[in-house]
Amino acid sequence: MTGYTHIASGKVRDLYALDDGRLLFVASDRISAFDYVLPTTIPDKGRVLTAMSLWWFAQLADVVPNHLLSTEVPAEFAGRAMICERLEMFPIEAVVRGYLAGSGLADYNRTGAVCGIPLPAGLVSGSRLPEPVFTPSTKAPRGEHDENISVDQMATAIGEDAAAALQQLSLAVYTKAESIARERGIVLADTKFEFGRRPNGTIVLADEVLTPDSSRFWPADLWEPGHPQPSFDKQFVRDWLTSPASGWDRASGTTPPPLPDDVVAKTREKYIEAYERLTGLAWA
Ligand code: Q0Z
Repeated sequence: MTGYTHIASGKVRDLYALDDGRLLFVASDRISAFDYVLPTTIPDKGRVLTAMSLWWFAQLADVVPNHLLSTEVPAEFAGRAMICERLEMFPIEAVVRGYLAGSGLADYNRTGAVCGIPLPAGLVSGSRLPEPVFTPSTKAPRGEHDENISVDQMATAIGEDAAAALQQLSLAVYTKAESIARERGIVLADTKFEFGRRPNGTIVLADEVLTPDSSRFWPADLWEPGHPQPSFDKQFVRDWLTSPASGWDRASGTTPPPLPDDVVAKTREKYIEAYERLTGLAWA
């Protein structure tokens, strides 16, 4: 193994450059909620999400090439890192929504459309859309929220051909993944992809894919349009943080307190349950 240099960190993951030019993409055990990174980690979260991403890359290999080169990583990152090819990244979050939630729901309630795509009247929080919609956004600087843009605006930013390719690939990947997840009891309400380009022009799926951190996972047995759906993975965290027991006031602007051990244990179990349900494999 060659040496590696830290080049970037997100809320819950870290990126390193290897001496040979490849990238080391590392999923940490950090967890975010209500836009904060919490002061408590969830044991095994990075390994579970990495295993899930690797499983999805294999399921989707017939739809789109991906950036994975190897999982042989330095011991300190074992199981929670991927060695990836370095791509020229598109400055776009490629979001696909199959159900109404979050900024898609807000858009719809204000305008009857999502990112300029008109939708039928009468949809409510959690509704399944007649067909999935591609709703790109721009990558905002850290601390700010991504801004939804139209496909026309995306085409102005990256070119017509690339925009059309990202839209087609994103919808194809989501459609296949949503069907797999739904059969296994998880509603994949929406998801965010990141794509890059090889020097020869091939468009490649990058980042982590179709994890609870990059997607909304809902338990299918509790799915009921008309109200916000419980989160598959973070509901225990959100419920505790907003309960009197936490002593935390979301409106105060203060950092959330550490999670109690039972909330950590139950949340760890939810990530493992999502992995086991999706893949049909035992975690350990
Ligand atoms: C991804 C990110 C962070 C993790 C750059 N294959 C690639 N080629 C070139 N660049 C990237 C990738 Cl994945 C790339 N990011 C996002 C930031 C931790 C991922 F801090 N940035």
